[in-house]
Amino acid sequence: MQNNLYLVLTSSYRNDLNPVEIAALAIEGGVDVLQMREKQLSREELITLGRQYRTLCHRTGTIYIVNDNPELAVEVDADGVHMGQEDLKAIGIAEIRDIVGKRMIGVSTHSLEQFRIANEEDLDYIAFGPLFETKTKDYSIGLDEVATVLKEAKKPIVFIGGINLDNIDSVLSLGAQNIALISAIMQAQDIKLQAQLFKRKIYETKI
Ligand code: TZP
Ligand code: MG
Repeated sequence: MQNNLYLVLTSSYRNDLNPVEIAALAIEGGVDVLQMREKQLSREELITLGRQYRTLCHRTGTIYIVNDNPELAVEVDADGVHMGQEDLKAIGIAEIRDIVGKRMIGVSTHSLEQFRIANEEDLDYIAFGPLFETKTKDYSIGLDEVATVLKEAKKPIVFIGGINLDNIDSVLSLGAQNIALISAIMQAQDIKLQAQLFKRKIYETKI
């Protein structure tokens, strides 16, 4: 995972478009990784939506990740699963690996301490944040640790949390390559154009 724009797609952020349309526009604009992050759908709905994303991502060569649920990731044939710190209280990485096999495993981390633990685990990428204020968390950790995380990282790092077109330069200039977004893309008037603008930023700052 390098210079990737990662969209965490939560359908409740947007009512005027269906989530698969949103995903398609974002991918057209340059999104490289799509995560299905739905906290309110039934298992059946997750499978239906999850399979639609699978088809779209296959067709477009997009990496497809499912949040929270390793079994679901296998069932919808995702490329990987993303687990939060809370999820990891119920299941260990080795058990997740047994379920998903060669599919990717990514984990959210919210502090240098959590990052250092994750850095030693059998993971394919690590998300670090929320860097800035965001609707989904009641705290943010700022940029102080970004350089240390990048220096120590043994696997790709994805930065997340409150990143937008006004503050992304401050993250990229510290050496960040992969950026994950929810609202900045989900709530854009023109989703494709917005994804293009982020992608351009990531490439302009490529090191
Ligand atoms: N994990 C850390 S911050 C975050 C998640 C899922 C939400 C990011 O959303 P936004 O709208 O880009 O701040
Ligand atoms: Mg979770």
